[in-house]
Amino acid sequence: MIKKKLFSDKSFEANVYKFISDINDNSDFLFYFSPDPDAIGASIALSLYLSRKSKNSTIFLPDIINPNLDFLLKIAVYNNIYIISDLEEMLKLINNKNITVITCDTPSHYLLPDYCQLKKNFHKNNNICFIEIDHHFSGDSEKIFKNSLCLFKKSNSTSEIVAEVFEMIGRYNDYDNYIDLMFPRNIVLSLLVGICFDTHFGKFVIDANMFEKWFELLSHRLVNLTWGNKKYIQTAEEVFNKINQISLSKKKVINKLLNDMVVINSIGLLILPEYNKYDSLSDDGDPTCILYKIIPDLTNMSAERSKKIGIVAYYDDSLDLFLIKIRRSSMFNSFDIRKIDKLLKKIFKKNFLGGGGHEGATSFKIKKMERSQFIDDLKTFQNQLAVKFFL
Ligand SMILES: [Mn+2]
Repeated sequence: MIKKKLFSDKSFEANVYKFISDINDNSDFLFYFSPDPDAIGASIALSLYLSRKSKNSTIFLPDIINPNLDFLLKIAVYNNIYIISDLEEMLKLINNKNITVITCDTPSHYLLPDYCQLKKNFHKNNNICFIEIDHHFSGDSEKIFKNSLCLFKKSNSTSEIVAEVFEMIGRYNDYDNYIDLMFPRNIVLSLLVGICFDTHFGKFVIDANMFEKWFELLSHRLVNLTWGNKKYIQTAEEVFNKINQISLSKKKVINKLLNDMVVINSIGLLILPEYNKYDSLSDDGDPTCILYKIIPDLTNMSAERSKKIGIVAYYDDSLDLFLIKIRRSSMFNSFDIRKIDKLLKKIFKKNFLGGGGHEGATSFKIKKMERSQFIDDLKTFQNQLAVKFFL
């Protein structure tokens, strides 16, 4: 593993100039990344720019992605950007062309879809030019491809880095009105998706200057460029709401599950029946209702509905153990829920396999045990919590 390193401003700038010449020298680009809204926003922004330069861009998305991002994919398709999901097609691209592979917002090769099947072909084709753009530096964050050109920078999102790159390209080409040229509406929209998502609309910001600079500029531009056109997304807030929308069927599934939650003194406990982790819980098979995809929303809503703390427990049939997710509600945000780890450990004793999290959200593993015993222990946990902390 090649540990990811932060560049000085000067070497980042030098790499952007190399990036500009790589773009000019090549005509086919393949976006390969771990899909999340920031990765998709940054990749679509770049591919829209490449399209305007009459370059070919393909985006590899093998799995179904959050349907809230459909509007962004539609913009891509409308601008002649190919979206492929088929592994064979991907292999063809890697083998046959002088392709440039761009990986955005992906800290480790473990997160790249189908990497094991593709690895060999990446190595075989010596002509591939790799470009990595990312803002993750902690833990096992790595430079994924050995000879890649890296645009790593401290920022709140990869979309902010792409915005910086666009600004430099604009200035480099000495455009008088480079903001207008480099930031048309669709690019503004794509970048705002990444920035709003990764910062939770400005709630989690590690570099305030970067956030203020780009959020201000792009959100004002979005308003100005859309003004008067009511049927389109007009503000950054609408972008954020759009990407966080819960689909109707997901809402229905979550509410139905939450009906079985038992609340004692504002502490809610929901033990899910045994489901397959990858099965959709919706009658129509809606893929956004697959159990492991709804768990984050389900736990958040369990906390809100209970008023203080929500506990959601279920059996994970692929890990072969029980998982317990604990969240605090937004009204109860002065309490650090990590304080209750000890109680869980005390009750589950040797079956407690550890876990952790942050002050508002934790997650724990419990060894496979008799289901009835697991339920009894969890109820004890809930009762003791209700008495100890909140009477
Ligand atoms: Mn990101």
